[in-house]
Amino acid sequence: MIMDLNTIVSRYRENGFVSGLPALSPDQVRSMRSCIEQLEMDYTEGAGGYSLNQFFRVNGHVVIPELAEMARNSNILDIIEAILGPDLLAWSVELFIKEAGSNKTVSWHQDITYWGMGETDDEVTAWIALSDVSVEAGCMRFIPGSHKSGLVEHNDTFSSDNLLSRGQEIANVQEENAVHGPLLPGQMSLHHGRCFHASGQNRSSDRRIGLAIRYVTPAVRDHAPGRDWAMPVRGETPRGGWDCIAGPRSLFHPSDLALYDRILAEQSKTLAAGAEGKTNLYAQERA
Ligand SMILES: O=C(O)CCC(=O)C(=O)O
Repeated sequence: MIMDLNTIVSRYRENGFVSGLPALSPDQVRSMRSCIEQLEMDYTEGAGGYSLNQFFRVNGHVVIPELAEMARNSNILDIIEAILGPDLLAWSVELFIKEAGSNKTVSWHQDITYWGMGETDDEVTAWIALSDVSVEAGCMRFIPGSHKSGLVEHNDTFSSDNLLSRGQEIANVQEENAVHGPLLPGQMSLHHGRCFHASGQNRSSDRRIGLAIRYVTPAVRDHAPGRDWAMPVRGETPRGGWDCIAGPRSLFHPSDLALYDRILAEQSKTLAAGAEGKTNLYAQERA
């Protein structure tokens, strides 16, 4: 069943997430997945002093043209525009990969807890399935309505089986209220930055590959401290607030790798702030 835009927006506002939306064609899924898997074969040593996983997990759109292009997909943007309005930027493009049979999980969390965006309503994640993201494969689970209150306390676990940067988790989640969001290849879910969500192990025989695009508006920077970067993808380019980036010149272009360094160093000050263990993806010591 294809949902109309009004239904998508009202479900999103009511529940803080909406799942099963069409985003990519089978050809687009095949091409994106093979791009990722080719990079994995070609860059086993990483690039610019980073592992490939670093770029997959944080700000991939700064150095990998296909990830930047994905953030400009008009099917996705039409839906995001209905929620956030006409002026849109991509703050980060990320991959969440769980190998077949892997024990990796994602603990219950609210995305914007450590992002330096306050409690904003002006950030939405589009999470696109590049494989069959079934319940068995460890799809996301959401707590409906949890975005309606503010941010809650998270404990950092630094668990090695957790895909999150600090293994952060919310202590008291009423799991019996959780709703699964299974996705077929090419479908996407949207979730609000304060919506509680998590995901389990991949018990299927294929890799579980999800591509998350964090969309924001110019307003997110109105009251945010420090500097931060984003890539305008639709509407007016903001004149202040965000440091706007154009997207990669070419794959791992030296100037883009230098920009990646600068962005990560600055973001690490916020995203790794207060962490008592090592946040692998946001290496504070590089700042
Ligand atoms: O891929 C997952 O299971 C979790 C993704 C996630 O937490 C997110 O996109 O915010």
